[in-house]
Amino acid sequence: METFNERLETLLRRHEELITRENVAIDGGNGIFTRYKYPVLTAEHTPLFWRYDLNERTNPYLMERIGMNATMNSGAMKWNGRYLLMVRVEGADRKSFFAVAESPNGVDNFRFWDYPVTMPEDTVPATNVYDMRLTAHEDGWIYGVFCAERHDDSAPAGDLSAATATAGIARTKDLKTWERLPDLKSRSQQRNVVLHPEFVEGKYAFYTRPQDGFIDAGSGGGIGWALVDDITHAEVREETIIDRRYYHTIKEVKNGEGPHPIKTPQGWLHLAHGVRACAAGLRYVLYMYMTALDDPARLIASPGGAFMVPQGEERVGDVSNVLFANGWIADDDGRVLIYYASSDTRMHVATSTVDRLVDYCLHTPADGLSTGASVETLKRLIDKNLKQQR
Ligand code: BGC
Ligand code: BMA
Repeated sequence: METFNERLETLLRRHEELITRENVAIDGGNGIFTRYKYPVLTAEHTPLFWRYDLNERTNPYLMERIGMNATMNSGAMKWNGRYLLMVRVEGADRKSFFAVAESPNGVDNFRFWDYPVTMPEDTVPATNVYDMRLTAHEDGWIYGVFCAERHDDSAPAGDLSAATATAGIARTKDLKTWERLPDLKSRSQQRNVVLHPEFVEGKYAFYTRPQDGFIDAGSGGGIGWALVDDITHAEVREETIIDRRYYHTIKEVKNGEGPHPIKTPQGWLHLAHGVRACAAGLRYVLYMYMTALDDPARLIASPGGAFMVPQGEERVGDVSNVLFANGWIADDDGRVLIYYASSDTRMHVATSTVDRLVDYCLHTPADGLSTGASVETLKRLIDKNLKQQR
């Protein structure tokens, strides 16, 4: 029989091996981005001292006391030369919370800070919070905008899944102590709300995603845009849709902004998710678009189809068939680290460059919205290539 100390040593060693495992780029991709062999974070990456009572007297069998279920949908930023993820950790009890994990290189060796984030509540406490977008705003604060979910008490008695989604807003200077601001006021429910990093017309600017119900985007036509005078009492008064949903596309049912866009000389580079419904349930994929440098709300490029889709083991997890991204880092050398979660279970990284992503956006044909149009687009490329060869 293994003693307490033997088991503890094994646990510690395996955990350290997992966390320090070198990640490996997978060659042979499509030229647009590079996937990596290992997820950057899984539930097993959470510290042992979160999950186990390490005292032999109170935990003689050295059993897990607090289960962790998933590490997913993480915000990201480079901070003091380190690559940080603001991870949505989900416990075995289905509550999500935020925790920072830090890496020296952005692709492996992610290690959680000792404590999760203590997020102050708004006036009405939330049951669950998730999917934080980090924005180092030009006003000097780091903002976290996330979904705050509460039970919908107006639902018929017994309907325990009716809920409301609102955008929670908090800010910090050190990613440890957070000041909670009032939730974003809006006529509709909101998820996937993101703060733009710069003032626009002297105001704070939000990407929004109006929705009719908790799940249904309904008449909410896509990714919206709203200017806000006072971040300490943020309210969506006017909302314009900047990236619409269309029938028979990868974003037919829903779409939502990912992390805040990256500023490039050619325009703002956006990463988003699109959702369609099928017999297997909702399928979430990632897509990109660009907006004008002088007007982040004006669409200038809309490459057709998906940028990334769940592949191989990414397809399977707690909520299968899902890729979701709310964090990326534009590094000083032009590299872009894209942090994406697969199937609401684990975090991955893919790498690209600003130049490649801009080229992708500007030169991938737009979706013509019908088979006929797609075939004509395809024929144009075939003609061009075949003529060139002659
Ligand atoms: C889950 C989210 C999900 C949302 C809508 C929430 O309860 O925590 O992950 O996006 O429901 O399905
Ligand atoms: C949502 C998102 C994510 C999640 C996805 C799939 O609506 O906001 O939290 O990854 O559903 O469950």
